[in-house]
This record gives sequence, C-alpha cells and structure tokens, in this order.
Amino acid sequence: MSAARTLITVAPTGAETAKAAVPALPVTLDELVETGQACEAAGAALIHVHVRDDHARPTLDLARLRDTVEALREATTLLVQLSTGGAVTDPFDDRLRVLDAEPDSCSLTCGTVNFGDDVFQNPWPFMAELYQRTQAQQVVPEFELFDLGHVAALHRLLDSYGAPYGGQIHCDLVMGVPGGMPGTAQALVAAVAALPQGASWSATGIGRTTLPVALAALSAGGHLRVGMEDTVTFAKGRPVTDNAQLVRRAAELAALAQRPPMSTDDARALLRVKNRRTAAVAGRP
Ligand code: KMH
Ligand code: ZN
Repeated sequence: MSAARTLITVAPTGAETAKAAVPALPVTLDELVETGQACEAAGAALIHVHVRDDHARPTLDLARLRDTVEALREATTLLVQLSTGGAVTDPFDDRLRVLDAEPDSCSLTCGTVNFGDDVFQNPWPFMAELYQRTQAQQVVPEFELFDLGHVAALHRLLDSYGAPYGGQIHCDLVMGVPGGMPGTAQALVAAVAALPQGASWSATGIGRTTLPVALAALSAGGHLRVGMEDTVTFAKGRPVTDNAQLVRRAAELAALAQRPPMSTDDARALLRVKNRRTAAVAGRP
C-alpha cells in the first residue's frame, strides 16, 4: 500500500565528490546546518550525513560526528541519519563507532558491491555486528540496497537477529551505481517485490538515473532520497546550485503524485526513532 505522504531524504554531501570540483557541496558544519535548514524548508524530513575534515576530506571522526548531530538537532527538526558506509577506504571499526554519536538513524548497507573502480566492503560479519549494535544502541537502521542480492541479505539479517530497533523495517534502494543494480523501473519493481512484508522504502537514483528512479518510486508508492551525494547535475548541462534545489524538485514531483512531503513529526512516527531531541534542544534560549 502506498503512503499518503512522501518522506523526502536529503543526502547533501557524500564521501566521493571533491569540494574543489563542486564548490556548492556543503562540507563545513556551518554549510551543513544551513543546508539542513534550507532543505527542511523545501520539504525534506530526514538528512543522511557524511562529514568532512578541515581539508574537506571525508572523515568518521567521532567528535565531529557528535557535533554535527547536535548542531543539526538544534537548528532543524530533521531526523539525523549518519552514514556508516563512510568512504570506501574507511576501516570497519571506525564505521561501527559512528553509532556512538547517537544519531536517530544510520545507514546499513546489506552487502559488498563494486563501486565504480572501487569496492564498497560490507561482508556478512560486519553487517551482522553493525545491525546488533543498532539494536543495542537504539538507532533505527536504514537498509541500503544496491543490488537484488542485498535484499536477500536483509532477510537473512532479520531472520538471524530479529526486528530493527523501533520495529519498522525501512529500506533505501540505491540504484544506478556502476557495479550495482541499474536505475530502471524494472529493477525497482523487482527489488520492491522482494522486500520484507510491511517494509517502507525510498529510492535513490545516482547521476542521470535520479529522475527516472524518482518517478518510478513515486508511481510504485515509495519515498524519495535526493541530494548532491547522488547527483551534482540538475539537468543536462546544468550543475546543481544547491541541495534545496533537488529537494524542491522532489517535493514538486511528490505533490504532483498526490503524495506531498511528510513533516518531520510524521517521519518520526513512520520510522519510530527514539526521542533524543528533548535533551539536545533543552539548552535553547
Ligand atoms: N560512500 C559510499 C562508499 C552510506 O552512506 O552508507 C557508501 C555510502 C553508503 O555512501
Ligand atoms: Zn551515504
């Protein structure tokens, strides 16, 4: 059954694009907070976060992650999801430690995948450890599915270790990565048909598959993820100006599909995240 409203996730930064190549990419804490505010105003309810160091290089530094979660909670009502994928070079231990920053949600990729010329490593023991830590640390996982085989691995996780924290199984189909499933309506329908009963899902089309995947997701009743992590081109020959531009377009498509963007309160209810806001915003004047 399709949801009445659309969850829009923004993935503003990622780990792959260089700031020098794309100056509009938000990489500092101030840029990220400003981006979060603009994207929330444009219709996003969840932010998928990768942080960068002082040289704009991807990092999983725990203090930075904590500061980022706190700053986003103070300046926005967005649900904050930290990437546990990081960059392809990040060690497993650093990726597991991300949960210590106490995000609302975290990404959890359900298998190893070729990633352009690189390999994004997610062997079973790592996935299983990360999943059990999400349960213990009360963080809602978002299962990232780059391929149909990842859906099978998701079933194995659930069969082996039970339901995720909060009880809602929420997935994101990451489509069009060179090495993963293509960003086509046919692949999307096949993946959705294989999802666990009752799962909610969004879809992400990388690069030029952004629009076809968004349209296919809306017509199949899914939610949307957009952002400069996934594409830096708005249309042929037109670079993305900022993340809010992509969120606005997603919100317009969702409204056209008669499923306008959901509020952050609705997103909290859908994903059943732990309420960590009371403590974070208590210090506000
Ligand atoms: N940067 C990719 C290697 C995630 O955030 O969990 C992994 C990725 C997925 O972006
Ligand atoms: Zn990511």
